[in-house]
Amino acid sequence: MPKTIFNHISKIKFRGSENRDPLSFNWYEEDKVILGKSMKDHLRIAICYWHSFNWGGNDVFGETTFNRPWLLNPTSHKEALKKLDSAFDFFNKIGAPYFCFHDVDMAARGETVKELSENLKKMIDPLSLKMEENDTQLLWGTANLFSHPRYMAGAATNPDPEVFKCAAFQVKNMLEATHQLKGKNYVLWGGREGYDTLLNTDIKKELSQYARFLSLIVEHKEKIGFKGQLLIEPKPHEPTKHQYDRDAATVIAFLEKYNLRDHIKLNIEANHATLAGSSFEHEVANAFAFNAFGSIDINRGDPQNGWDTDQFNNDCKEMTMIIKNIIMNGGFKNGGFNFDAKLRRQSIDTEDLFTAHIGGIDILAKALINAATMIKDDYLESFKKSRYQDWNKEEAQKILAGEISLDDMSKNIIEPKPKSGKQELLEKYLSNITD
Ligand code: XUL
Ligand code: CO
Repeated sequence: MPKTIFNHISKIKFRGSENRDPLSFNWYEEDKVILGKSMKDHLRIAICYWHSFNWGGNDVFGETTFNRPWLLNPTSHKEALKKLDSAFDFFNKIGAPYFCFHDVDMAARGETVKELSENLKKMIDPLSLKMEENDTQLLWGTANLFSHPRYMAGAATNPDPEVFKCAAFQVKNMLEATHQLKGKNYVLWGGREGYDTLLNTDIKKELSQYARFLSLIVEHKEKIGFKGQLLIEPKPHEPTKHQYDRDAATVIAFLEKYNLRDHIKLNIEANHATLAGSSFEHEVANAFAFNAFGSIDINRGDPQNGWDTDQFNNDCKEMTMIIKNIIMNGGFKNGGFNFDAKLRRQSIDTEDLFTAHIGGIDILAKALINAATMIKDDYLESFKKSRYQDWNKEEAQKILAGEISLDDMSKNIIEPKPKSGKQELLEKYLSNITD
């Protein structure tokens, strides 16, 4: 057993809802079967490498606060291996079947893209070995195209084609690494694909550069035979004032215009949805409505802060509706729940990383149990069915099939009788299940 920062912590076990030991699950029982599938297979939990292992608690005003010794020497391959030991010790103890990482989280820092690519290559064998030993799989890989100064004016959408080429090189390397590691998905988050001011920006040019970039990735994916799903992660702003991938609907329309719809789906992040002025539930439902749902980055924002606080999820009611929707649409295929959530800067005890994830995972487990109850009840679904039932009538079906013109329709107008939407009754039902 290698030396890690978590050696003193034991494997987290399920101990039931009455147990008060914070280092145990109250609800998440990985082998418990719900609607014919284990909790583990329903939720497909992943831990993110960046917030938990590659960030020391620094913010725009202050320095690092956490005990992450490897961060003191970010250019050292040896330290990257120590980070790997601690990360896998954590994955194993928390019982997460998946993880996600950026190239720059895993590899020692390189000043040039070529140096980064060499450093990443050196990590693949030790990483594969860890994955095998711990039976941990890669939910998705991604390239960081937003931290290095070369990307300050965007990656694919940069006015300088040399920056576009660097970004393409980084994605090629990371896509190939994800393929080699049998990743289930590859994620593209357009961190700086947007603008800070329209005084210096040509939107039309930048969007067509972005579309070309994505098409190159699709072509390369097919060339190397990567069978995983490509995903775009919408976010409206931060770090840029306006990000082109602002929300699910915007990305879907963009993909449609550039004939990329069959190749790319969405990774919906809870806090990004609320930053875009929508609910998390809306973004997930919209992705499903357009057959574009892929995976989830789970976290939450703070209602009083207008930025991406990436806090651990704590709303069981909201999660019940999300999980119900996922199950009713056939469950995750390649996707899962990736904990793109970070500790508060004052949470400096090593245990805090455990309790944060345990709390978030328990909320998902409890929400899964609630969702199953609601699906069995069929209360909401049968209400919805009866609400739309008049669309099954012959004339309504003909309208939908395009067989009735406006003129014909106008000949047979009956003043409709309003019906209650019953929102309070339905909310009462939801509270009875979840509160
Ligand atoms: C940023 C964000 C990223 C992506 C991966 O807001 O969510 O961590 O998930 O680049
Ligand atoms: Co994310």
